[in-house]
Amino acid sequence: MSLETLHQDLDQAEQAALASVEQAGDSAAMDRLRPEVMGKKSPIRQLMKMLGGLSADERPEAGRVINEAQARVEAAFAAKDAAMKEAALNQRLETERIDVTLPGAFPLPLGALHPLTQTLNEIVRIFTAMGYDTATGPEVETEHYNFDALNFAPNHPARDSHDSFYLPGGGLLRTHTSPVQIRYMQNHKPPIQIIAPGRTFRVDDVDATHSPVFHQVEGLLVDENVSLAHLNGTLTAFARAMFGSDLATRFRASYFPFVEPGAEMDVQCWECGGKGTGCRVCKSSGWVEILGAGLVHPNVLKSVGLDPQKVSGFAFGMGVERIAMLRYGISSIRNFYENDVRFLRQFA
Ligand code: FA5
Repeated sequence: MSLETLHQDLDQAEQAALASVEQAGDSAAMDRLRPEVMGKKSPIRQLMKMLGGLSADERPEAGRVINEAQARVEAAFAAKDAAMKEAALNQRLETERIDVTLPGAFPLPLGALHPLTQTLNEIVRIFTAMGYDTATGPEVETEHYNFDALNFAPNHPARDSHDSFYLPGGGLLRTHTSPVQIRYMQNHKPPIQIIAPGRTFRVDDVDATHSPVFHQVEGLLVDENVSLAHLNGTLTAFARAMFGSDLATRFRASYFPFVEPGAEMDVQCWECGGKGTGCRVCKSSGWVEILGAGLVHPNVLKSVGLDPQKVSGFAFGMGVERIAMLRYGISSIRNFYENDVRFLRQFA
């Protein structure tokens, strides 16, 4: 074999390969061609075997021209491949063109705030208009903030694990929003006027008006000469703004360790209109309790370093679920947590 013959064979092989690339009409043909022109056994690479028949002087030159020819074929193949892919893409874009000016196929359903959120927002709005700031506190509390600082006796039944969810390590899920009173008073001086909305937890069996997870809004006002009349006026104003002036409300004396005196506010039962007979919402009493309240106990004021001779205050804690039930005439608290869109849609 001479260098000249090699040149001829190489030229032929290159022309043949370039022609096949040129002729390949679609991507399937390119795929078939790929091993033939690009692979280790391509006719051009096969020519390397002939190097043995050349003299040592001729070999480097021969190797170089073979590699160059192979590179030209590979470049031609790659260029054609890229051009075909681009053409295919352009064709797809053309046929799959989207007319963005067409009207949508169907209206997207709009979400809405949950009725509990709507009720909470309304409560916050009413108190904000009366000059209250909003404060928050943790849902995982210590016994100190949930009970001790609020003047609960060491053996108070609320501390029992039958009533409160305790966590490994000693914390508990707060049973009311009242701990926020303490946390706030530790960091702020009177005059204080806050509400504290949030989630609360109790080991309560589910019935028409009880759920183990529910929401409260705490209220706290501390200043000079705060009296029961201020509390009464504030809660009556709230009830009027929330429910209108037709709804009957009443205060009953009640006991909470962190207030003195203590009271509960009831509203006329929305389910039976106050008649009571056989009603499961008010348990036949004609009234449903919506909040606890009272004047802040002197021991609580002292526990946060305030002088009960100089300042006094009132506090209240209302159940958001009960208020939402009343507002919308809902007869079971379960409705709020079942996420049934047929129920929720009514509040959109
Ligand atoms: C308290 O939680 C007191 N911290 C309220 C308070 C605050 C009194 C400040 C004095 C001063 P009570 O346990 O009554 O009180 O709960 C308050 C309200 O939370 C109830 O009136 C009721 O509306 C709601 N509530 C209580 N338990 C549940 C429950 N399991 N499910 C739904 N709502 C509940």
